[in-house]
Amino acid sequence: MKKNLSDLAVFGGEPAFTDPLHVGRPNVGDRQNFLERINDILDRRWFTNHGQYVKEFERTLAELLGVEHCTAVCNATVGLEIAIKALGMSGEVIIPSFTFVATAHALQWQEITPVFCDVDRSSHNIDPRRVEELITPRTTGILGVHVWGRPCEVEALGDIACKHDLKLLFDAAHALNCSSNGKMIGSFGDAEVFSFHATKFLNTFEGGAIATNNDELAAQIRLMKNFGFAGSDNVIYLGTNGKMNEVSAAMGLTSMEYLDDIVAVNNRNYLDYLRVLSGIPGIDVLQYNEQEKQNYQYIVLDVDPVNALLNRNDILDILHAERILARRYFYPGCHRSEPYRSLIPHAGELLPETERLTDRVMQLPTGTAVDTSEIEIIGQILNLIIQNEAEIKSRLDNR
Ligand code: T4K
Repeated sequence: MKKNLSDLAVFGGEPAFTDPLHVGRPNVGDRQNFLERINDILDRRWFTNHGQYVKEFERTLAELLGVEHCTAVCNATVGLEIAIKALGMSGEVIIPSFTFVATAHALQWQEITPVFCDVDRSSHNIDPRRVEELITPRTTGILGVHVWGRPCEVEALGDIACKHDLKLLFDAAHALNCSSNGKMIGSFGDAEVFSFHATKFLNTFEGGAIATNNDELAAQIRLMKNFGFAGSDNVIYLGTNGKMNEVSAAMGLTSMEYLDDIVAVNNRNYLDYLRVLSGIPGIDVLQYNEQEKQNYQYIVLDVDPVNALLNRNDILDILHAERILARRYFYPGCHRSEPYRSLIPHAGELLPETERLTDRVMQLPTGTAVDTSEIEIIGQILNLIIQNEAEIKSRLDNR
């Protein structure tokens, strides 16, 4: 328990935690079940190329999402690249800048220009009211991101896409097991792409999946992720290697058996954070809509200290000294990262909400590696910081 400012590690006290608390610590399902699957893979000597576990993982995913087709891929970035190509996007595609840089890179990698659209202040998602003004004769699509697993305004974006004859793709990297108006994310737009990276609440070490209800598109995606092979010795398409391997699929299936437990732990942590942080002025926990299905995998704070003496970055530094490794996704925003910063140096002028968020938002550790007692300590430290803003500021300035 830290009572005084001198107890804070940044002022010479002992760090609150011996082992760092990370954002994105992987969740591990039942180890025995996983190892049994690994032994089976080794016994059968079938390691990749659409093996039995990948097929089973794809079926399980499609069932969870309620979609016709789910294609497992080696990671979401390649999944996005494949979906973008399969949809025939070219020229310009409208995306938020408030996203992981992979969303923009997946376009730029194939020489498609990402056109950055501002986000909505409360949802953190692409603002449909700002999309239409960015459409030009070169625009071929919209790529929305369900940031923190909270759905984009899918209907409004669908209407705009329909009106202007644009493709609509969703980066659903954060959004497995989340719904929008009761319908699972996975079936919106032309396709949606999930990530199962180690840091995601359900992981396959590295991995992803493309979900769609379009038979033709799904067939094309399957060909593209396997070099364009339509059968032995028969390449009918330009393709790449986007396949998921069997070990990843085994991890995915094992995690899937454990999915409800992970969500329950994330939900418990979220409620604990709401409890310990409520009433701390200037710290708001981003809320999830309890009417929808959620995975609660991110604890997102909006930090705006009352006296504005300390900012988000100061608080992050104090937490890091305590070995609470909070993050500041998606600082500094795609438009302030290369190559976009050089290509479009004035992009920020049209992105005031994005720049506001990238300066204020931070994520706290959660998942199965974090428990209530640790969250209590994090809450107590944040409270101590905010209650003593002026004193901390003066001590930091005089160091
Ligand atoms: N679209 C969106 C909206 C995304 O957020 C992402 C990925 C993608 C697309 C692309 O998906 P993938 O191609 O990756 O499938 C991390 C992840 O690497 C990245 O997957 C994720 N989004 C992004 C939000 O976070 P970094 O740069 O923060 O990773 P890193 O290595 O700093 O790790 C984050 C934290 O997790 C650290 O505190 C350490 C901890 N960690 C990490 C790994 C890898 C562990 O405890 N164990 C581990 O094995 O990007």
